[in-house]
Amino acid sequence: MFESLTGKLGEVFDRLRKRGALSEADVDAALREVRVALLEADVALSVVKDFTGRVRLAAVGQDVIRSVTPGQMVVKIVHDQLVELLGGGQPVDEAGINLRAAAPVVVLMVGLQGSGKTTTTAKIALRLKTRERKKVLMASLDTRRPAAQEQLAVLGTQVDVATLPIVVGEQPEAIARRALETARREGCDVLLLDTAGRLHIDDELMAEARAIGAIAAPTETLLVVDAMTGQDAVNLARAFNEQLGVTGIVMTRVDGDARGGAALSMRAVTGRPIKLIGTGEKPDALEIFQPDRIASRILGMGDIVGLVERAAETVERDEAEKIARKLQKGEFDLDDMASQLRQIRRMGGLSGVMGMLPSIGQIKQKLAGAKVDERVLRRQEAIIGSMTRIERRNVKLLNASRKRRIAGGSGTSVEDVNRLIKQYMEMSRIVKQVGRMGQKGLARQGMAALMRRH
Ligand SMILES: Nc1nc2c(ncn2[C@@H]2O[C@H](COP(=O)(O)OP(=O)(O)O)[C@@H](O)[C@H]2O)c(=O)[nH]1
Ligand SMILES: [Mg+2]
Repeated sequence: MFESLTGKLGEVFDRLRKRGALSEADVDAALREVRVALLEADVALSVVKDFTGRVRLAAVGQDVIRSVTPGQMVVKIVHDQLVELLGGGQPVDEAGINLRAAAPVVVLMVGLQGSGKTTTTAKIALRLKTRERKKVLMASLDTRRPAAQEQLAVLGTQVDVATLPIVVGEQPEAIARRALETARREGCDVLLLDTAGRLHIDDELMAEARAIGAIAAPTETLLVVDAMTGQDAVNLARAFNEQLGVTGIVMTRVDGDARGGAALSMRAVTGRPIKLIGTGEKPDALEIFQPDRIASRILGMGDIVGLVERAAETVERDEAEKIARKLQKGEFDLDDMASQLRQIRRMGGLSGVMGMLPSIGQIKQKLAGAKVDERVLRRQEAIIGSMTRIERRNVKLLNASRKRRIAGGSGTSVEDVNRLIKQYMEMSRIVKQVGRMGQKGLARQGMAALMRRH
């Protein structure tokens, strides 16, 4: 998601930066392009108008034209307004959802059929279990679709979270009551209720969800919507919110090629925040929606924090922290690369990782296109493993005879070794660039880096 928008905004800002001095007309022209880019990304017209209006107002107020780096200032303003648009003013729940209620905290999942409710229920359960150390119970109230309850039971086994035993023929309201009793009796912290969807919004669906809500008194009523449905997702959210009182949105299939307009319009149109996003089919493919990070991602600044966090789950935390510190300092040697390669393997391939790196166009494409498979990663690790410690610290030492020795030692060819060195140099360049941004100054400096691209 957001790729095309990111590309277009990048072009607009690149041009702006090249100008040096900016007239008010330049800013207006750039804003017209931003407006087109947003509309093409399928952002609601009213939201686009409001957004560009705010940016313009802020730009005028901050005297962009007279500032030393006007292009940068415009991008900073766009970034800040994006954060705002995505709901940045509100605090984000640490667990991704609101758990501030007496146990068992009830979370009700609603949405259309196929939007990803059942999958997301299991994802949330896994997240609460592993990160928040919560005792979770899941119950499926979907008595409509054949085998829907079994689907949740299977997922429950997979993520090792309890599901309410299935009683054949029991109706949704009765299941809700039994689930509550069971959760109380067993001292559960959180009860997740997965409900039946429909193909369209209908009165029956709403009535059923309302009846369940009346019984279960949920702290969160999460509407699950599919990002691929574009503006329909926003209209749907508005309708559900009016009728049911939704507390948050989960947007699924963000890993697809949705243009992202729905994500950008959601908050402004429905008044409800996106709380979580589904980034894949696997149970761990769920992320907290953090406006500042998403805004940075849209503006091509990458999501270093997300990257490091994801790494932290697959490697020991101190190793991840070490890498984060190095990234910030812009340090990166072949030992670091070997440890990155190991992580990439553990994190399940490059595609997930690359989406989070700053958008340094060609390299990203090159790496993504390379379809790096496990064998290649292992070979690269072997090459690094055949180097001496000193060589790993200083790649410049690698002359022809050393390369031959390394190729022999790792059962590869000199070309393989050269390819690895080249890739290392590219990664190293990314890391240095990221490092220059520093942690605190990421927002501001990141803009500069964005501008310096190409
Ligand atoms: N790629 C991708 N697929 C998803 C995501 N969330 C759910 N799905 C898939 O969408 C399909 C429908 O999901 P399901 O949870 O059964 O939908 P429900 O009818 O609302 O319960 C399944 O094949 C899921 O694997 C996501 O974030 N990304
Ligand atoms: Mg389902």
